[in-house]
Amino acid sequence: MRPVFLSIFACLCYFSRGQDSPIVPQPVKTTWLQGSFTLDSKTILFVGSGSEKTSADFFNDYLQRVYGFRLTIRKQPAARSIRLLTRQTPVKGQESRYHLKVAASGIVISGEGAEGTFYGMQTLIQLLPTVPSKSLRIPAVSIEDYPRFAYRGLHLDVGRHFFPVSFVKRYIDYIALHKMNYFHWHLTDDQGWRIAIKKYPRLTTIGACRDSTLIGHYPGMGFDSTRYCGFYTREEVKEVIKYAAARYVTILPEIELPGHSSAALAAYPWLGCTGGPYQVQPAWGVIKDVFCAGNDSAFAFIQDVLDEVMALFPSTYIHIGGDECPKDSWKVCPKCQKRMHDLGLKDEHALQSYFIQRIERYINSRGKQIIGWDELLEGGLAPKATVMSWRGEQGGIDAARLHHNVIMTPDEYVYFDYSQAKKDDSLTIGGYLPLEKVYHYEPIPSTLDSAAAGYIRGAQANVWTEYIANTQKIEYMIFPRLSAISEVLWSPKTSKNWTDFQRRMKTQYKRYDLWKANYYHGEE
Ligand code: TNX
Repeated sequence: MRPVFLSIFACLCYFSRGQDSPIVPQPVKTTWLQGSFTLDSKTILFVGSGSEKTSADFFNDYLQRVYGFRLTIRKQPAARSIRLLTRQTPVKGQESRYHLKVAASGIVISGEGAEGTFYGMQTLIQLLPTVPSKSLRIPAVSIEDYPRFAYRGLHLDVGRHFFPVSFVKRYIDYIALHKMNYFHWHLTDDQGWRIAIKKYPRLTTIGACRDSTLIGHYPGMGFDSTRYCGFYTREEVKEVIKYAAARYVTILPEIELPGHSSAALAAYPWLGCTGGPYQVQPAWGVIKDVFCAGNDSAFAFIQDVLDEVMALFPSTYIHIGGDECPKDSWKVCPKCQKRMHDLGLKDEHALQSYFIQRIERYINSRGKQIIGWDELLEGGLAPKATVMSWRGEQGGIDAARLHHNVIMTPDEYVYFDYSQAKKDDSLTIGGYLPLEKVYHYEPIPSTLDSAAAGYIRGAQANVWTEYIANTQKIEYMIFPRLSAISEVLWSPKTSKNWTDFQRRMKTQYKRYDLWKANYYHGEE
């Protein structure tokens, strides 16, 4: 026992130098200094550029919400202030780097880029006491920090259950508070189409409502016979995009194709191979009705939808799904079979590749790039696609070896719809994914050589909502696991330390309380 105890102890000393760090994710380098700064309503927030105002506003809103006061923002330096400094021409790829210095005389946050200043602000937030008061003592410290991975994502499925804009914003705050930078918004699925498209109003008048929902775990105990609807207007989408941008969070919109498309087919039955009728699905699972690959009008429809999506979302990347597309309808569809014959495609997997590659060409022609689930590898990978590896890590490994960018989302490590407790107190999709397992996830598979490893852009936790019908439960499922994945994605691999993480989490739980977030407490 003793050597283990000693080495853990030595490690803690290295990180804390007399102070216990309360920061999650663990910064690259923390040096505790003598003394402290006292923050109160007279402290001035000194802001030079426009982007610094963004970080200052976030800090003020946080102070207001948690501590009940805000600071005066000034453009001139002042004594006893918090100074935000951002380099005007950041070194490319280093924009998220920052230096935070807290001394009795003042606080300085210097960001390499605007996001660096914002992340420095997040660290400062974590140095605030977790007991609210009007006079906040912040320990003197010098922190140098930058992220390990460029892509640090969290996903939300709003297809199976719909969540209002107010919660989506809160969710984006949670992403930002963890120094993460991508929100993957899964906007369409068999059980509902959730984004208004001007050219195709039936997508929301018909596709955003289902007549009934499965009761209990799939295959269920019947249906609730209750109509369930919800979608985001274009104005709401714009509002969410703006909100995310002010937190340096990029929204990755997903429009599912060719599978998981029942809601679109119910709205416009000519999109399917048989012409319907189709229904917005009341049950979960993999549905056989999919966009028809032999039907040029289905491609025209998808391109129109993507035009509107690409005009709305600033993201370079558009997620086009690609997962779980049964080939049953294509096998018996004369138009699909003719297309396969004309193009010399050997099977329906090749037809799916044709489908994805045609859409990829279109998206590329508009200056954007596709991301899709790892089924993209079946039947030939679209030339420039980024692969999200969800069925374990193999898809990501294969794609990286083919020199494609990869985002790791392996179900056994990062599916936050899986239970955190062995005996959960509510229905979940199944699986068991405790905090410690998320913490120990390593996004770069050891089998990859360093050239291939460079294609792993990061990872993302996914929140599928078949069995998550309200926002309280979303919070219960993401906390505390979100804090673990944030450290996986941000902190140097060499600083990983489960014992120290558990210690720091005690403070993090207090922050969840300050945020009035619901969370899983651990098994009694
Ligand atoms: C598989 S992950 C799916 C989703 C389900 C999820 C449930 C993926 C690309 N497809 O449609 O919601 O499993 O865990």
